[in-house]
Amino acid sequence: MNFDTPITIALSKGRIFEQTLPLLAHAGIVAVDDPETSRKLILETNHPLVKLLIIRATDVPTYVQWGAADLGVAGKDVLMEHGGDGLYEPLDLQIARCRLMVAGAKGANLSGNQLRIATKYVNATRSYFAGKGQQVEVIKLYGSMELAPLVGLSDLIVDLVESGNTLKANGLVPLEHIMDISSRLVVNKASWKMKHAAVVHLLGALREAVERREHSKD
Ligand code: PRT
Ligand code: MG
Repeated sequence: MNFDTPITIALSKGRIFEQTLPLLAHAGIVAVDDPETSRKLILETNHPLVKLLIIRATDVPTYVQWGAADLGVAGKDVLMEHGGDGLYEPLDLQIARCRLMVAGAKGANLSGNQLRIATKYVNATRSYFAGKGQQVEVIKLYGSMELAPLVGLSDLIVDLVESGNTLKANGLVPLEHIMDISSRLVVNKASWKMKHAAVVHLLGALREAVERREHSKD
């Protein structure tokens, strides 16, 4: 990888790190440490100028917005809640895919204006129900949304669904599909200008990696 500007990339541990790694490898960037075993929050790579920051998924847009990282990888769910200020979102990496869904008890009522919806995704939930012309009460939670309808905190939840096993284990079913979710490459707006050559170079390599992977699936 041929550039001479330091580049910092913000990633979260777990599925995003694991699924971004092969894409970065295509760009010639290989992490020296494994975040699952190392306690380091700044990981060196084989490229002396490229560092990886390991942070919470919901903090990635914040680090990139403020320029503490030049680039980052974040789920569309996280980006919608953050709002996307100070960021460009030039590439859908098509990783960490899932669906944002309305869920609840089987046969739960989905219409009406007094429904209470528990979710971590307050903005996405408000705009989805507003788009249907429905006024709902949104209750902000930070996790374990499945519990809310079981104990009468809410009528419905809005959460990410992958296999559906978490809903099923709690006696809930997916009721409405709001949108497909995948992770995006985000770029700090100042880095886009000031480190243009390096950013465009990396973006190109990542785009190629995504395209190759999609073709190899056919
Ligand atoms: O876990 P932590 O609290 O640290 O943070 P996080 O949950 O924000 O991070 P992480 O790494 O779990 O998720 C990062 C991103 O991965 C999210 O922002 C999504 O864009 C994406 N993603 C893809 C998912 C899932 N699939 C997913 N299944 N994020 C979360 N889940 C959870 C979901 O919330 C639910 O609790 O898994 C459960 C549902 O899975 P199934 O397979 O049982 O349906
Ligand atoms: Mg999680």
